Amino acid sequence: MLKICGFAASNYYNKVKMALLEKGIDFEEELVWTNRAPELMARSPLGKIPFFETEHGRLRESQVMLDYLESAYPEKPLIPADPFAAAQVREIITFMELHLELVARELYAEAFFGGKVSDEVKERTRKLLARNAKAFGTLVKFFPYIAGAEFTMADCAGMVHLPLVSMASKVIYGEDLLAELPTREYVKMLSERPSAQRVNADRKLNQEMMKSMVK
Ligand SMILES: N[C@@H](CCC(=O)N[C@@H](CS)C(=O)NCC(=O)O)C(=O)O
Repeated sequence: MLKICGFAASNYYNKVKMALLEKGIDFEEELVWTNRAPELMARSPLGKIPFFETEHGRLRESQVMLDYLESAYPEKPLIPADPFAAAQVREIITFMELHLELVARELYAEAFFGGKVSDEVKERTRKLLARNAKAFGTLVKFFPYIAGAEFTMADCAGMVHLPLVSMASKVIYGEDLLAELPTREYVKMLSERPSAQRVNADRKLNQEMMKSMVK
């Protein structure tokens, strides 16, 4: 059976898990921490999660994993059949991950893990996030879903990445740099889906486990 490996506090893990649940695919989960152990590096050469164990071998990178799900399990598609509409969905995901999530990730050490981020990094990140959030706003619809009328794989990404970007910017700058977008209402709407309820419940349990491990 298809196995997703990683931990449920991870936004990238949850993006893929949400797609599995939405598509109704049978899957197993294997709890794998990003501990740089040789066993992990042998399975994921950058030591990152999530990754899949499939009957054909392993796959790393969440977007590759979602695209694999679409071709291997075409029932309940999470991407429009029209090529241009499909590209627009992927454009939103790429923008969100490269230009918002990866940029905000610079702040996570201080925002979530008790570390410290230099003032220089904070200042640079703030400028980039403000610029990129504006650009992102021109691509998204929130009508009611991020790419328009249908739920797509871009919502699996939006549901997990956007709250993190907002939270990190609120903690570091005292201001939500995504405040001009209706992300709160959007995430609230998505969180009513059974897939999101399972993802969020498992995330909370995993976060508790992480806390008890560092105590
Ligand atoms: N581009 C990767 C990003 C995955 C990623 O950054 N995962 C984090 C957990 S949320 C991780 O493994 N971090 C550990 C590390 O980078 O060493 C994907 O889409 O799968």
